[in-house]
Amino acid sequence: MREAPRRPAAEAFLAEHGRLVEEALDRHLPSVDTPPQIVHRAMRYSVFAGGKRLRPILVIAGAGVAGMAPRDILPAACAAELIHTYSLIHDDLPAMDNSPMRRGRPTCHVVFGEAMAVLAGDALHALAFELLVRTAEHPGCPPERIVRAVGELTRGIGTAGMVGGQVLDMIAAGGPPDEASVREIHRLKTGSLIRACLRIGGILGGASEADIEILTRYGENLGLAFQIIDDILDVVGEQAKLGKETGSDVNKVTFPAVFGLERSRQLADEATRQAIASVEPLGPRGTHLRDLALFLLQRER
Ligand code: GRG
Repeated sequence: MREAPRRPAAEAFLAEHGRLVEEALDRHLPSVDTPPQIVHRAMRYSVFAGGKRLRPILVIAGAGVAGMAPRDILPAACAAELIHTYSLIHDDLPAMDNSPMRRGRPTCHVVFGEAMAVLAGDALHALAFELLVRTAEHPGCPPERIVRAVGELTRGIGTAGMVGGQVLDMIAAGGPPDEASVREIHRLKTGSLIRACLRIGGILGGASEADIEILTRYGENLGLAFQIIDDILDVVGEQAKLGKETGSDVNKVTFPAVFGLERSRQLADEATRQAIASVEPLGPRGTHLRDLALFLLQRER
């Protein structure tokens, strides 16, 4: 893509809002001294392992389109990160990907054992919904929006979304990679949570239906580009930067397996272009979304 990637602007947006998310996560997660301590230690261990915080930042950016201040949407933003971390903990388990490293440190089950990792994931999942509902404490957010946002999250992460994608991914592993499968797996496994984050931000912020539709199209394209880049980094990325083993997708249905590396890069580029085009009607309100899409295309971790 020839467009200049306005990297500093996107980096500043990520850093500033990432800090807010970090502080809010610390406030909302039970302390390691709260009984039963072991599960709270496991939850905090995985949450504070240094993720990019993309999903909470997308919730914030979605709400920003509707003019809602980042601080007012933080519980919902944290909910998105907790769901994401739960999915990583469970995905890394021996019964799934059996991954030893994540976010630059040994995975949750390696440190705390399998049973505790399952429970830490379950507890993060439960806490996410508690936090999402707490957005109702903000006086400008009527209960109907909360109910709708809860529906968005449940659909985004259930069998019609993230879990469904994970199931298809597991079934397809080891088989012949084909275009229809890889698109469907990525749409569900990664795309549906990213799409839900943007919609939840828009819904809680009180965006118009037209703007929620724009956020949806953006989220679908961004999610696709993000997962293609993730697939590419698994082949060509640096383990130290990624904080996890590379080459772990070798038996998986991925974009490089179906299209090769060069075509995969073009497809990530195209999806990014479409994400950017979809937010054009927002004018200046879409600037952060545009910058983020360009930045994520260039990412190395
Ligand atoms: C419900 C068990 C279960 C799994 C759902 C999301 C998922 C499927 C599994 C997680 C593993 C994985 C590689 C998913 C693809 C999505 C993805 C690119 C995850 C990594 O997200 P980043 O790069 O991670 O945002 P950080 O660590 O920066 O937050």
